[in-house]
Amino acid sequence: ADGIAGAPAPFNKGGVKLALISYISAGDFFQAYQAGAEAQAKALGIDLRVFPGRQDAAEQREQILQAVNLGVSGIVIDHGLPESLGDVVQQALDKGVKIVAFDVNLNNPKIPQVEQSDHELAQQALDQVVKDNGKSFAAGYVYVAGFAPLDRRNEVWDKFRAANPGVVEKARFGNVSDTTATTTADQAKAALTANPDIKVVFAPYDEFARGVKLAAGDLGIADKIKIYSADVSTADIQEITEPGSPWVATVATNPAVVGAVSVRAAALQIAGQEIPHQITIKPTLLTQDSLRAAGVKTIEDLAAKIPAFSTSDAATASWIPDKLF
Ligand code: SR1
Repeated sequence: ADGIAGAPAPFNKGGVKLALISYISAGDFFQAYQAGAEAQAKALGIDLRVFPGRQDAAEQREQILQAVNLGVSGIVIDHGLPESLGDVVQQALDKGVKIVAFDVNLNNPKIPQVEQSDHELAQQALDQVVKDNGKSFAAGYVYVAGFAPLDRRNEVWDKFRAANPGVVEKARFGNVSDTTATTTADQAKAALTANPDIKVVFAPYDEFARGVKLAAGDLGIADKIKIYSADVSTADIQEITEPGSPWVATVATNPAVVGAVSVRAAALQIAGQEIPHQITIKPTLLTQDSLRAAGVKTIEDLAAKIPAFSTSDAATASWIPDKLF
């Protein structure tokens, strides 16, 4: 394996093994996150072992033990249920394996936490909601408890509702599975049919937003509701900007950049270098109007126009190549 000239050990020799262990692999966000992690690993000469996530807590535990047995120097844990991970993660740490957590709160001072500034993300989306709809409307809300980013976004939604009594949450639904969008669509159809006065749906995960949009299209009410989400992908941009789309705004990072930052955080730890405990990648508001006006059609278009979509200054060092996209 090739090392990087001038890099600290063990990266000067190459062949460092790292595992990416995800809880969810399906969907644009997680595929792009993985692609970013792979690109950064390649640039660092890292041998990255990717363990696919199938929303299975027992399997994710097993994968962590397998990775330790493979002799990895580090593990990036991407989502998961903290209650089922604590003991196996501690076993890995005890063997000297460096751990980075993305969007799963492992509550351990030795484990840096990567996140997309979820409070800010939700706040930006809700500021846009108010700009477009005022402070009095019937709302639908898509939420599943137990996922760190969704829980953080939910804290902002709770505060928003408390501060705006004219906002009435008429229906709450959601699921996270290997069919998140289509199952959410079925739930949304029932909720929107039962509550025809809903004007705004806060759906802070792109798979949720996709499901609500599908339901609105099937019910013929795409012109009656507005959907606000998190996340972006090329497919999302197409759905947001198509004529008559009810999906009017999203607040997002480039998930590939987040994947790259996660791998860099692991590499810095393996090299014995200091990194902050909390690593945050800030999201950007993308409205339907702004995407259409700028002629943005793909994530690559976004990366060309908005520097935060091509790189991040989080977890960098002079020896780490970070121009990947
Ligand atoms: C089920 S959690 C889904 C979220 O994880 C990441 O933070 C993405 O932003 C996505 O919205």
